[in-house]
Amino acid sequence: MSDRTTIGVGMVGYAFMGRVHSQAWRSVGAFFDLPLAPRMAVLAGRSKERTETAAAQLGWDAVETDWRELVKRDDVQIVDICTPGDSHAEIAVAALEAGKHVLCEKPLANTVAEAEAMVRAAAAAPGKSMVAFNYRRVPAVALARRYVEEGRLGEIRHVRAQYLQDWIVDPEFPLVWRLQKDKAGAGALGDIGSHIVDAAQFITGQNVVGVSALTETFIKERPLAAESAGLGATGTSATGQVTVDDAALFIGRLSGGAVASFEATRFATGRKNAMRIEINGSHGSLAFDFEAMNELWFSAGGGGFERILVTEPDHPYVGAWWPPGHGLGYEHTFTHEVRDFLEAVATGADPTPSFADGLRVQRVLAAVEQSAAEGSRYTNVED
Ligand code: SOE
Repeated sequence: MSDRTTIGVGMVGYAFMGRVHSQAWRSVGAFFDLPLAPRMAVLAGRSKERTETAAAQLGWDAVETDWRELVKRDDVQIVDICTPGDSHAEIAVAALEAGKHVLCEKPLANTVAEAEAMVRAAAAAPGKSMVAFNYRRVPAVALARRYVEEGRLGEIRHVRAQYLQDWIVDPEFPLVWRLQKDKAGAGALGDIGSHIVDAAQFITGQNVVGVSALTETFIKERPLAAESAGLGATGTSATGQVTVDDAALFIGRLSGGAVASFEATRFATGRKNAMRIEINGSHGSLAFDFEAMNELWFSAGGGGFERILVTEPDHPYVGAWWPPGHGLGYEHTFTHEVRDFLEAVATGADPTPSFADGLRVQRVLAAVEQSAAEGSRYTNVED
């Protein structure tokens, strides 16, 4: 592998997503035979001291305290955006205009208008771009799509998707950026609802074309955050308003005629990261729960569901890792993501999910918000 061309990566942000992306860039070349070898060239963050500490821990060669400097650098060909949604559009557009390839965390942006600008920039630029809906790269989710493509489910009738977490159940949990509309765009809806919309569209190959929704904010005021790391935080004695939804529920129609229900909440006490999807077709059904991510349940109709242990070498991505039965984790989904992105950059293929796919999800989120705000029965997704 020593004759592989090196490609420089610059990453913006080093919190939870930055850490998991770093792990992916660091390990991908050791497990996948790739045409390009990523070099973890530069990490950008606002505080010099904290960014230097993160770079040393995570394996980045250099630091910048302004992402604009990172985007200008000749030793950076890929810009990886791991910041809150309020800066995605500005960084992505600048990076694309500077001729870089861009991998951007989800949801693509905080608004449809920002996402549209990103799609326009991507279409006009030579660089490749991709939005980081990592759950597409869970082997069991990729296998589910394969089953649908092979026709094993027949005609899809139902999609039942849930993303259940509980990390803000405590009313004293601080007002972190994910609970602020100006930073995150939306609450559970954007952060985790976007994942299940993408997964439903990815597995079925059908788009959500209309929705009827309701959203709720259970805890409207919380302590301001003093420090936060990952999904943990400490608070101060001052409080502030929660400006996003805590939970979003919606039903919808898919372009191929299926009907779907979606539930995204951070108030499902006891559920940590239960990203679940069940699909029922005319001949068969599939069920997946991320809390048991190495399993996919399949029913061919009679006899209920059977468990498929998705750890065989011919299952998507699995052959690169461990012997059957040894299982993969959350971090592997990101390794698969950067693997597919590097492959696309090297071969000139268009990586997926594209920024246009990210915009499509953004339009669904906007329709959900509109339906919930208006209390309307059914809201078409704008095209
Ligand atoms: C928090 O809800 C979060 O970290 C999301 O932002 C991620 O996208 C998801 O993978 C895990 O939960």
